[in-house]
Amino acid sequence: MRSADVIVKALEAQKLKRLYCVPGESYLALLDALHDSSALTTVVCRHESGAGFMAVAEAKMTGRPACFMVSRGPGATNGSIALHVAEQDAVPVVLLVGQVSRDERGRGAFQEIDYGQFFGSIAKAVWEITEAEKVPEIMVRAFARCASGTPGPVVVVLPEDVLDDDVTRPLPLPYPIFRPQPSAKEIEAVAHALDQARRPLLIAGSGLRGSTGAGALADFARAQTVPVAASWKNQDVFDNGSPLYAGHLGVGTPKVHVEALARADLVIAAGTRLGDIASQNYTFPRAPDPEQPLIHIYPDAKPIGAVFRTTLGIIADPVELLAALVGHRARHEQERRAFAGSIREFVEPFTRFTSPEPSDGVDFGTVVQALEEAAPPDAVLITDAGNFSSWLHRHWRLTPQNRLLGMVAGAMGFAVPAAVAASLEAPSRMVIAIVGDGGVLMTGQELATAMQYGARPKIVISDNGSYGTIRTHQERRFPHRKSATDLLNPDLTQWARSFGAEVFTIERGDDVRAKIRAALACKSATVIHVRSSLEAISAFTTVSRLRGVSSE
Ligand SMILES: Cc1ncc(C[n+]2csc(CCOP(=O)(O)OP(=O)(O)O)c2C)c(N)n1
Repeated sequence: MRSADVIVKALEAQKLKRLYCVPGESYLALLDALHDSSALTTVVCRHESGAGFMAVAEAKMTGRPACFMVSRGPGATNGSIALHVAEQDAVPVVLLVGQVSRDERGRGAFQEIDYGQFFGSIAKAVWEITEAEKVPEIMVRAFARCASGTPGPVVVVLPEDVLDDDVTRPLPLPYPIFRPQPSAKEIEAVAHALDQARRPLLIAGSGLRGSTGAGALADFARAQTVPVAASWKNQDVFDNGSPLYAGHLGVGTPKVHVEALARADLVIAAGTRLGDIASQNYTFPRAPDPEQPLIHIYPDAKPIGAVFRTTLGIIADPVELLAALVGHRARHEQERRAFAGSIREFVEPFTRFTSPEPSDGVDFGTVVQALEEAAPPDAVLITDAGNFSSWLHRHWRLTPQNRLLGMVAGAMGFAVPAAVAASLEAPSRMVIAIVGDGGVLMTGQELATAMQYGARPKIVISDNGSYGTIRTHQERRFPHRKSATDLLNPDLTQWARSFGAEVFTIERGDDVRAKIRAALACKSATVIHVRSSLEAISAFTTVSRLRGVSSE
């Protein structure tokens, strides 16, 4: 069989439903092989970053590997942003990338790149297939490698001529993914530490997402009366309305809130790598020496004890460990409840924030509030990188019924392609993406992909005429000296309409609730263009306040 056909068989064997791509002449044989696949839909995108973000979003939705495919050189460099996100967010993604023919390799041929060097610091593995007989094994290993340990990106490089060569070796069955299980001794050690703890706190990461993980977490927290803080962008891992919800360790988490968490006498970090944002720039837990005993449970040894002196490191699936402790007899219930209550003091008012009416546009907070009121409880919520997401993190009471697709990596341009993929993956669910005028003009053209494949996301654009996040930093550090942050935008209502989407515009003075209700009731892809205030620059502050001038 031709290598290209074996690759398609390998993708089908992984039970992939979709393959996102921008075509290139470097992998024509593979495109040809896809012509005959009825199991796989090839989703052709408008930019390789869009294709890559779609794969990342699909993998975040399903918890299983997703795949995208790009042409050599420019295609690969365009798509690299998604690999970086996959690495920072621990998302299992396989990139298939074209390469010059083997006889041209190393000569600086047209669009040639040494992918081992180019992707070396972000991919878990970069494998260039130099003989067709290796295709079956490498394809199967790529999917196993991206999903094992800390999930991440794997790159498979396909020289053009290899794709036409025949393969005689059979395709191995997909490899099972082994999750290390906690030993009885480790479970006992955690139980013992818990027995001593009057103020335990659990920091929950992406390793606990999905119904099984979130279910085990909720059962554990309830049974042991342990408050749970969600790590950055994993706010949907635990019911935000629960008295045991201890808030979101994100950007802008107030200091007093973090101080309340730091009164814990035991920290259990489960399913998180405890990165800089989750650990509030390594202040909680404090690096290198945490102020309280730290138990770190993660299925990969690498992050455990790498930054923090860790009391007990457990290389295991956190879901299994928490499930094993549900039946353990809880102690110090009163004190633990009081501790949870003392944190709640900071979580509750935090979600009830209201801002003064700005005069230069719509307060985006009112839009987010109206979205929350009108959205179904299982809505998929997607955030791009930017200030507009602060209102969602601050106001929205997420539950594990939702799905929050954001990125630790903070790459602008994620939201629109992610919304397309999420809507294709879960067509019966409402998918709401919020994005700024900056991010939407980076990859918003994937609305065309939404229309082409019948995806029906709701895209909410906060159009404040600025790269607002950077303006916030600027006003804080160099007040009154804005530089390279103003944006003169096209009419985004007309722009969105040109794709064939339903479009709603929300301007100052409009009935925000009514417009949002109408927009969410639409059956097709919908864009909500909000002419938002720049003065109300984020859920936490205003431009005037940043400049030291009261805006009230
Ligand atoms: C690809 C990429 N480029 C640049 C940045 C730096 N950056 C972070 S937020 C931001 C501005 C976002 O502006 P916008 O989308 O309009 O949202 P706003 O902050 O105004 O709400 C920029 C430029 C980034 N995170 N990602």
